[in-house]
Amino acid sequence: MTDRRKVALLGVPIDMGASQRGTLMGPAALRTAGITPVLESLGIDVLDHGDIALAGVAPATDAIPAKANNYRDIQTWIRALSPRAYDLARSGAIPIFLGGDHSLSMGSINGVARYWHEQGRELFVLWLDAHADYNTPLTTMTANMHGMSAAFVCGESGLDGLLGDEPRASIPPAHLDLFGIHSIDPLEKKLVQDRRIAVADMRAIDEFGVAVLIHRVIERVRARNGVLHLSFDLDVLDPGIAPGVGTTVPGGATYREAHLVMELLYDSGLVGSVDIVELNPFLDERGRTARVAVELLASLFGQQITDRPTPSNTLSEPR
Ligand code: B3U
Ligand code: MN
Ligand code: MN
Repeated sequence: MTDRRKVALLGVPIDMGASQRGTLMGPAALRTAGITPVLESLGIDVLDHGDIALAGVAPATDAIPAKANNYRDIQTWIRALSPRAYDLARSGAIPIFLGGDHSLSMGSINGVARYWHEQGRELFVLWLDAHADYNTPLTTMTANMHGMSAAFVCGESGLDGLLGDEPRASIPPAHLDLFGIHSIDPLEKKLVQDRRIAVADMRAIDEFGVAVLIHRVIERVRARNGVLHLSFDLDVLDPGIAPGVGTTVPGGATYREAHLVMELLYDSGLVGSVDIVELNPFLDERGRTARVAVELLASLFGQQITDRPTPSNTLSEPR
């Protein structure tokens, strides 16, 4: 079981999965913005494992797929990360993987999924992102691997040798929720539709509001006694509040919508692991995006203005 009061931080300073360099500075910026003291102020026991080291990863010999930029480099990170993610999940803490670009989720989720599957628990993934990240080497228009991580996690083929000897632990496409999407490529869209993946796009958010849509996600996980991994790409936020990401897309989630998502997830008690990715300090404005990221993590770990019961936390299971 996960201890909701224990967090393990692991930096994954990778930026070769994106076309814009600079997310390798993300873990340092999140630390500078106070991720550890902010979580500690909420009574959480935080253990910062520093940034992941790549030493000791044996060279891979599989064929390099066409249309997967920097495949070998990214493979080294993923093969180092997946076993670390497995170990951190097993430690009982909630691991937070500090990115780094979104390609890191291929390793973090693989490791976490392997642990939960061994425990007989189903893992669900909430993908908060402007993009679907559901490309494969066959569908991609950019060859950037951060646009392929959700597809990889769902077991799509095309990067089959990526993990080397590390066992692959995919989730079924029915366990993925794409949330906040407002940019998708044509072949990617077809694949998402073919796999019948649940998508809450910005139009759905405008029509129904984030609370209704997040409750739907939460109920699906709860009905199967599952565990939820949150893969949080900061580009889901409107560029007005989060300018420090490589791929800004206009029309993103507002500050208030994003906080409400985090608060509802906290109330659910279902989040067992988190990626926070795509922060690019090189493009940020005076640390604004890093600060917003840390504020949102605070809401995800229980920060509230008053401690009064709310319509959702009074209805949820006793904590
Ligand atoms: N779908 C495009 C664009 C993209 C995906 N993720 C980001 N951008 N950040 C691609 O490259 O696959
Ligand atoms: Mn992404
Ligand atoms: Mn994105």
